[in-house]
Amino acid sequence: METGRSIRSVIGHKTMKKLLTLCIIHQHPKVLLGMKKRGFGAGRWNGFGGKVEKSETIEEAVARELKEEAGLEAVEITKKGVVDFEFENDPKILEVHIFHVAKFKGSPKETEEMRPKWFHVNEIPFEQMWSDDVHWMPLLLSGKKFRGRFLFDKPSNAEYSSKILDKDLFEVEEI
Ligand code: 8OG
Repeated sequence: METGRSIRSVIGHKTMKKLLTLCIIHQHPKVLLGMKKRGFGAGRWNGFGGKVEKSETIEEAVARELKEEAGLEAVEITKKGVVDFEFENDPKILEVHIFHVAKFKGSPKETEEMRPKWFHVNEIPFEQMWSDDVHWMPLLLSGKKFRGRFLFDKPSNAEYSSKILDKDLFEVEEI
């Protein structure tokens, strides 16, 4: 029998959904971000996360990615948002589940994928992050829940900041 997750990830209506996680570690007034060293979004600061494997739940993927990318053990994770990211002329939809983590064990360590660094909430380097982050991160940091969709021209990397062609972002009571 198919689960909800596998139904969402099948191909339909010429689109394909890919399920990803993104977790923002926030101990007020500090936020832990990682400089992505390789792959998708390399050269940008971001939260920690990645693809959800078939064998795991979304929450298990959050914990695994946090361990793999920053060497941290999540103690409490809270889902705050779900945002779809699309690129022009690309049928793939990246459905990113965004989590807030206030408690964790361990100290951040640099890994092959990420170089972690604490930022004051007033000094988040939005100009070196994905161009959507400036829109939803203030909602997350103020405890709000949200859903959204962003259409970009092409992926961001160290040299290029994606242009937002269309956006829809709104607060929700429950996520
Ligand atoms: O496994 P990989 O490193 O490719 O996963 C991509 C990570 O990037 C995952 O945590 C989800 C996240 N991500 C996107 N798009 C965007 C975006 O527009 N903004 C931010 N902040 N993160 C994104 O896939």
